[in-house]
Amino acid sequence: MNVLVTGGAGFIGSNFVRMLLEESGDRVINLDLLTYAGNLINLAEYEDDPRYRFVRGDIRDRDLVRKVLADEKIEAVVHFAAESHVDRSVEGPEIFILTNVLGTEILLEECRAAGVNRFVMVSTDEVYGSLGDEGHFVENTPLAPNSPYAASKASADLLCRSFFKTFDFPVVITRCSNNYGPYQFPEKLIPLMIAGALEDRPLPVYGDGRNVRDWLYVGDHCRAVDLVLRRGVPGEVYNIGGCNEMRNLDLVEMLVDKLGKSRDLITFVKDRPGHDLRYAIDATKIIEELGWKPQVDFQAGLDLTVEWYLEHRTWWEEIRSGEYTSYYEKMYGADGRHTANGKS
Ligand code: NAD
Ligand code: TDX
Repeated sequence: MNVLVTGGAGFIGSNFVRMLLEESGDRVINLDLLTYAGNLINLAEYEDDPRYRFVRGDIRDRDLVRKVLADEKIEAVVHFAAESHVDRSVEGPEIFILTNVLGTEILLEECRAAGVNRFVMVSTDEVYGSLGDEGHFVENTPLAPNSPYAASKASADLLCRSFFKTFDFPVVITRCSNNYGPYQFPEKLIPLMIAGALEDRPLPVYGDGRNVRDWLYVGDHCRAVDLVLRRGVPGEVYNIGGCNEMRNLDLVEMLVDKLGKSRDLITFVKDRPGHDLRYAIDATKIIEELGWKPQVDFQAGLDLTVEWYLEHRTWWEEIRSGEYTSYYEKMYGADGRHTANGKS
């Protein structure tokens, strides 16, 4: 099968492209703009693989999308490309609308016109909003996004639904919980804490650290997306979760301990505006209907991840010395949004 992966130079996308090239016979075209979050080094070992082609470009570039779909006789699309960081969406929502909403709409239109016969939309659990202390998100939980990022993903998710309902275009939607693992950009909690601890920097925990996330190893997520690509029912939504809830503070303490660093590095800082309290996914549908289940338990997954960041220090040090430095200073520097406010 000829598969177009959008955003394949990012964290989850590059793990997914690697899995396809290693474990399937598919031809893979990776369309990625290489924003701050995209890094070609992530897939450098496949540059000369005849089953792989990288195209640098924007999902909003209609002519380019049309040409790639036709030239490569694309049969299926897995759509990861997005602006993906909540904090950045608080600082500047516009690019989230342009990329996540308009980009998805253009891609949908062109894929429909080209007769693509499978379109997997990688959405997120954040479209459901926040849970209190009890309960889980199921596929028909009402959408109630709270951040500009989540609202842009919910819009894209609903546009996909509309293309199925209105045009019978074969879209399948996945909504997954927080991923972690190799190649995650060090603005997200786990790699930010690993890199920060290794550099003996203060580790910024938002608010009181009691927010809960449901952590999913990226390899398990990629296997779920692959199942949905091959066996998901058009028009359906599949939740994907790690069945693995952790409070942020407990997680950060665990990482600091694993790295043999002092817990005194942990610094409570100003909370994220609109910070969702808790995410937890009920993944019964994909488990029962498609036979998926997470294989990597959290301790093993964290060990793999810590090991990867220890072995790939140049990868994240180079990122942290580039554009990311000015973002980090803006967010966490003396007058930044998340400036330390003392331990709470
Ligand atoms: P990421 O930020 O690491 O990667 C995004 C990729 O998209 C980058 O390579 C970037 O260059 C590319 N991109 C951005 N704008 C583009 C454009 N206009 N045209 C083409 N490419 C563009 O993101 P990620 O963490 O790998 O997330 C991938 C997808 O999964 C996103 O859609 C995200 O919303 C979703 N998701 C992520 C998580 C998570 O925990 N990371 C959880 C749920 C859902
Ligand atoms: O410095 C930090 N300190 C901190 O306490 C950062 C960056 C985060 N946090 C908290 C906020 C969240 O409660 O950690 C938790 C996880 O934060 P992120 O890594 O930013 O992830 P989150 O906001 O939960 O969103 C992620 O999961 C859903 C992905 O970034 C999204 O793309 C995905 O849709």
